[in-house]
Amino acid sequence: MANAPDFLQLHGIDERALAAEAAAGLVESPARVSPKFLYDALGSRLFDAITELAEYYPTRTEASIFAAHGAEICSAALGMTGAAPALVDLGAGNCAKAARLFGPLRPRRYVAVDISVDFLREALHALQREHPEIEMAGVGLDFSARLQLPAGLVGGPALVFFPGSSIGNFGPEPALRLLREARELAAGGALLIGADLVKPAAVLEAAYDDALGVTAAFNLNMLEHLNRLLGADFRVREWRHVALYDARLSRIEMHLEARAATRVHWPGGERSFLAGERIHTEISCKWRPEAFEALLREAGFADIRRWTDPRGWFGVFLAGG
Ligand code: AVJ
Repeated sequence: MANAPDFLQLHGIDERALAAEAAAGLVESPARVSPKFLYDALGSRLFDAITELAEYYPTRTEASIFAAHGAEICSAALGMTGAAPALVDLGAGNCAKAARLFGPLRPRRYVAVDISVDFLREALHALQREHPEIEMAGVGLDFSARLQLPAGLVGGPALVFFPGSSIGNFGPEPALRLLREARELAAGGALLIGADLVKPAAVLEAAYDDALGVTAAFNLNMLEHLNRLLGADFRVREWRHVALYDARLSRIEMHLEARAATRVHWPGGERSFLAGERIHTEISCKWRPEAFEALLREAGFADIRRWTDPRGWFGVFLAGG
């Protein structure tokens, strides 16, 4: 019985490739850097703080759906995967959401996948000590590029768990690609996924621009991460956090906006910004439940179930077949 998890770091998370990707986005017009760069070790901690904010409803709403319907959700999931499935956690972070499913699901194996490797390693070691009976593996992987795990790591039908509306970071085409890859990974099992739903703009904008400024810190911390990753010289004080809801595209957009004209340099590149010019850092898509189900169907899932909260603010979808 393992008492320390296996830990794999896949080449998908190669720091040099990531640095090159970030630099390429910085010199585009408008500049844009993928939201995955929000998650260095501090970024993962700031995200955990966001989930406790009064304004940030997704985490607590999703948890309330599991509190109300968890037993039903888990037995439906086991009906699709068979007993003792492998549980594959995409964007596992602190692993807390998956750990709450260990009781009802009794997974044989837990595979936690995240881009923020050091944060994941710590969380997974603690979890393995609490649950020595479950085989655990951690995978450092940038699944926004491609979701593919080493053959044999999952083995058999799996429950792929993708909670928290992390899928919201993906536009329609990349989301479809990722869902198709998740279906492949489930290998005849199922996908259990959380998706944030359309709601009044004021609720959405407050959730992404909270009064304490934690989301602003989370967004601005990306510049510190880029300084380390690229050897860049961003001065955080010269930037401010912007979050807006685009109702037409039904998505939140986050940007970093230059307070005054500035210039940033890194080995091999530089970029100047005018006052008010922005770096686009994140999209967070919101769906109507029917539209999200249509997306799952388009990705190849035939058997879909849905649970929501009484306000209809968040959806938990189980997809198999
Ligand atoms: C982790 C992508 C689900 O979009 O709500 C939280 C990230 N960004 N506040 C989200 C986030 C700003 C979060 N996801």
